[in-house]
Amino acid sequence: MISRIDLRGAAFPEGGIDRDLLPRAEFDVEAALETVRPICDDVRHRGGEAVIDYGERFDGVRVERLRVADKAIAEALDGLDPDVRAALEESIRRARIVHREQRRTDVTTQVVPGGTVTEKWVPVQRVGLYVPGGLAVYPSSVVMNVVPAQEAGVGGVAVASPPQKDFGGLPHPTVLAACALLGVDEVYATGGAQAVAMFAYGTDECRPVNLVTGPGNIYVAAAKRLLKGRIGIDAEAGPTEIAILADASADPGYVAADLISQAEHDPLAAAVLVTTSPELADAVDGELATRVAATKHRDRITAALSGRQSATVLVDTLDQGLDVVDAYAAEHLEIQTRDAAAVAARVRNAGAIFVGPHAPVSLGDYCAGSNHVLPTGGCACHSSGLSVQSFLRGIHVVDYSRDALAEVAGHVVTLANAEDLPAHGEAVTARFGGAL
Ligand code: HSO
Ligand code: ZN
Repeated sequence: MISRIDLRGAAFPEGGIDRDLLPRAEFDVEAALETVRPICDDVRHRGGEAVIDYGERFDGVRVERLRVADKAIAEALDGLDPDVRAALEESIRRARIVHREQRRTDVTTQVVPGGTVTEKWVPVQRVGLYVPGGLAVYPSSVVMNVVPAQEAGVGGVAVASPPQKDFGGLPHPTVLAACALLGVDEVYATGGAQAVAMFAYGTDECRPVNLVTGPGNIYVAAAKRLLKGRIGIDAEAGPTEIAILADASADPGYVAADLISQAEHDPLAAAVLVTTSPELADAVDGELATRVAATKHRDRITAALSGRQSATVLVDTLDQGLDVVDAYAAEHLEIQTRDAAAVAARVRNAGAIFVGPHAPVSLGDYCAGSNHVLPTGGCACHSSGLSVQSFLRGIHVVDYSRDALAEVAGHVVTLANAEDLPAHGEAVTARFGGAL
């Protein structure tokens, strides 16, 4: 079901292996830009009416207003299954513990006597958090977006999630209930590119936001790319990925179950096993065959595992395995080897790392306390997952006395002249009677 790439005996160059050797899903955001551009323009010009029209076209349901009424949010919470409520509350509690610790304190550095630079961390004023619909329902993504925004101190938190035909055009009731548990009352029944455009341009119902975060389909990613600049965005989310670095000590049943767990998201999801043990690879193949046949979403899981984005990669040594996972830069990376913590400490590129046999990715999806909005598509080599930091800006506050300015004035003038920008220097000398 899952193809093999045999890198045993292959050359592993000093600077790392070529990531094109490794499987990856096609996710051509560039191509989707042409589709979303007219949608975004239309929302810009026609506002909420356009957003509602696209909801009718793409989600199959026409809503009267985009903003979900407080009453509907309260009713969703009333109707929430008590076990789901308890689990969501625990998920929120753990996420809060972790994200609260991420808050930064302002740092003031005295550069010279009378001259200080303070890095002041200021939350973004207003954010739009996107919660996907699609093949599954994602109340957990409400938690993962809202908690860091709230812990950062963001004042205005708005959530958008696609209207559901089966629920009278409201977002899924579990999504609404999660909003209620988190104290979010500004929720919009819209999805896709039109939701991002609504956040970016604003409509009569929704004031524009400064930053949009959260995973979504290719049209959401394309709209984020198109509107970036007008709004800030987190890393663009593509199909989910799991990579597992395993040696002969790994339990093939755990490895197979974890690969399947993320393949469950999407036929385009990627599951990659990197191992030094051909015996483990064979045993995992056997486990996959039985487990996939027995699970509910076997069709899309089979599509994901047999797609060209998924593979088992055989290597000779763990060092080579580390080279492979670093080149791949997976959204989620599990380390199922002897001395897993030491191996994990050597990983350089991953959205999140799950250490040892008792930290499956699905723990992190819901209840580890970590965030599950993570960089995909290799972006983990330059970007991080969502955190409190995503919602803060570090503003430098520069405070110099006359004497402190006088001390360095000559250098400023020299550098200004060296750049042929004499007026820069004159702004300094103006404070000292036009000359130094
Ligand atoms: N694994 C997904 C998140 C998720 N899983 C939500 C289940 N629900 C991307 O990190
Ligand atoms: Zn997941």
